[in-house]
Amino acid sequence: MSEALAVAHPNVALSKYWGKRPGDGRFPAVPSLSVTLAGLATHTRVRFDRGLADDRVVLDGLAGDVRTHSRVVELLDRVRAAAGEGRRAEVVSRNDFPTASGLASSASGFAALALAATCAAGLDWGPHRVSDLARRSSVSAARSIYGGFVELGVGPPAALERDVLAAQPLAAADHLPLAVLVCVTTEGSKAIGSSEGMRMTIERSPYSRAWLDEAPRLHQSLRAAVLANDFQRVGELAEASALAMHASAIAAGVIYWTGATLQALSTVRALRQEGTPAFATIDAGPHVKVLSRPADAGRVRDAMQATPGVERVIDARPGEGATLASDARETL
Ligand code: 2P0
Repeated sequence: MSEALAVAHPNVALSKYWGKRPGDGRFPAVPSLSVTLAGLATHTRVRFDRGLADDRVVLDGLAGDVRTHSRVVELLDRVRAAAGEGRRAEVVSRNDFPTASGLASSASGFAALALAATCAAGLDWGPHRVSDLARRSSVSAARSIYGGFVELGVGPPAALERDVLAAQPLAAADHLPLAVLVCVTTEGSKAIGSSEGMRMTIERSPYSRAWLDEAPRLHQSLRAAVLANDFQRVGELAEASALAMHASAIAAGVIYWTGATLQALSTVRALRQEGTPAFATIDAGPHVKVLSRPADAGRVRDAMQATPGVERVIDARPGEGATLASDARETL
């Protein structure tokens, strides 16, 4: 087969990855734990074609920018080398959620690309190797290969580029009833890209050491809380992880928050004071994702929607991992 279509979903980290290990390869400095979200998807088709002189990349109907194009070609080159494939490829990808939704499209994007490209090249790799391939393009993409609650470690000591590091499923999507309310805030000035933001944090923040020490502890406690089905504890630890990550980044001048972010955080705190368990997490942008019990999701959604600076709220739930579509020719 030289054509395949894959579907993958974004994920939200409950314990955050922020910072890479020194040296070659894209190895995270800290472990992370995420939940893959249903209802939002990237569809990506890869077709190897001997008629193509160069790789062609089309994202949401437009030619990919130079940086995206080269990241896609890098992944295709790894697949070609592994499969002995000489042909160039056409990659067509579409997100069914707006890129400005505050959900990282690189996670679902590179997860879908890794799965579609390996399948189109005839490699029968299984999710572990596909997750490792996705990680080499974007660390968070390794986690979107799996559904439900997913963990990613840091790899072997003194990891070399050739070492394998894949995400691992921890618990199924229905293990812990959870709503993830994605509060899309007014966009501020253009954010610093996450790779650059984490590099600056590790190099310049007086608190980077504190973050690197604390993150694995938070991760272990969060992992135990997920396994114990303890929503309250999962929420508290997820918020603590996000705040610690941002505190460390802010001290390096890497500030993703806007006024709307603080307003949303204050609504989450008010909800808790009124007796509704709700917890916030924030990624490399101004948007706030609120964790609540499904039974409280309507009330939490209304409160978040009424918060100044919150433009809209997407109600997302835990979902499945990346899959191949049965018909690779489906219209994108
Ligand atoms: C995460 N983020 O764990 C963290 C929390 C953002 C904040 O992973 O440099 O696209 O390509 O490996 O995975 C976003 O960064 O970064 C991210 P690279 P990635 O979800």
